[in-house]
Amino acid sequence: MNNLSSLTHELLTPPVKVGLVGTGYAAKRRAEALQRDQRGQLMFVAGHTRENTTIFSQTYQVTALESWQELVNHPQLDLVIICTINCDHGRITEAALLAGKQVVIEYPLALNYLEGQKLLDLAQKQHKLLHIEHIEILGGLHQAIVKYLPAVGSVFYSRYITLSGQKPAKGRWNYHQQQFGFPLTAALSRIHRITDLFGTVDSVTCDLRYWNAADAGYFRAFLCNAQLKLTNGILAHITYGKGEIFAKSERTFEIHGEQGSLIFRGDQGQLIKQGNIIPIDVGSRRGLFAKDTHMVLDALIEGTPLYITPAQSCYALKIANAADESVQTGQTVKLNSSSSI
Ligand code: NAP
Ligand code: BLA
Repeated sequence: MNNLSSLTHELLTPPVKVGLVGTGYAAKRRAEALQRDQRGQLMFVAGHTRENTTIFSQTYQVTALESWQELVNHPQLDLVIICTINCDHGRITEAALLAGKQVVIEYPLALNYLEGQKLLDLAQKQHKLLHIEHIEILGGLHQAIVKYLPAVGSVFYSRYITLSGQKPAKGRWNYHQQQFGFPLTAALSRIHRITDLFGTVDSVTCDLRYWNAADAGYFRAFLCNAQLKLTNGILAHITYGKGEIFAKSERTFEIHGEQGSLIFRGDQGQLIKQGNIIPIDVGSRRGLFAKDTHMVLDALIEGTPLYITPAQSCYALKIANAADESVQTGQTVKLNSSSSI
């Protein structure tokens, strides 16, 4: 599903001057990629705690600014890359676009689909690039699925299970209900993998259980289970669990077609067809932020298309919001049949 839109942003002359919001894992990978690519120049960072911001600015030799507000309005910057907590994504993106910056945002674009849609409109109005990173599409697992999918014939069922048995560090944003957001919105790649492979969704049914932590607003774990009925009849199950109640982590992606099945567990894949088992190698999960960053610089300087459109991400966000609504109402949520990716 690569209906890439025609160029709607202005082109830049290198070096592209970049500011980063955030100092965590994604921000570090971005900084390293920019240091290695002569076409980008990392100039400023705005962080959260002073300690981590200072370490980041020393490690990558970049000037720290006091706030993201100061950063997005800095007259020297061309591009703002937003790598901070989910609940702030929408408003930082809006402020950066209004300040006339090109924007890269780590998914999700916003927690709310309508807010996301407004940001797409704003980017177009401003003639700016709005790129929502979806590194899962660049990863070995997804590429292997795309390559071997024709071999299984007509697909009727898929399930994607990710259980992450980790003990939450105290006070971390990704164990805070409001800062992390609804699980399938936060981990939007789960839904996006399905819509990228199989298309639009007719209805969603979802259950969610939290195990709350002692501190208000925080959880120790959750288990989220969604059933998606796709327009083409495929049934997809997404199971996403995270936290200390899971004794064992798991990552399983299964696709069942009328002529065979694709089964991935961790980084080991198999095509099972007519009694034969053909092993499939899945590459590393590393290096994907660097790939994304290089493609962004290509897009900004040469106008080459990116691997995902914001509309594709926004469609996944719409399905995530529908899953959230299903949890709230206890009902199956039907999607508007006219909606397209
Ligand atoms: P991370 O390593 O935990 O970094 C989070 C960043 O947000 C840090 O700069 C942290 O600063 C800051 N932060 C934490 N709590 C905050 C608060 N209450 N208010 C303001 N800032 C706060 O997370 P990450 O993995 O880089 O994720 C960043 C974004 O990228 C998220 O939206 C995530 O969904 C997205 N993403 C990440 C990946 C990945 O592979 N990691 C992949 C796809 C998308 P302090 O450390 O100073 O608190
Ligand atoms: C996705 N990884 C994510 C996301 C977060 C993290 C918050 C976005 C939400 C989601 O889709 O789940 C955070 N991932 C972590 C943390 C660790 C981790 C804290 O593995 C701790 C080890 N991300 C990493 C590391 C790798 C990595 C170390 O932090 C790989 C070696 C890869 N994270 C990675 C990829 C995605 C992702 C490829 C995209 C999601 C997908 O593949 O579907």
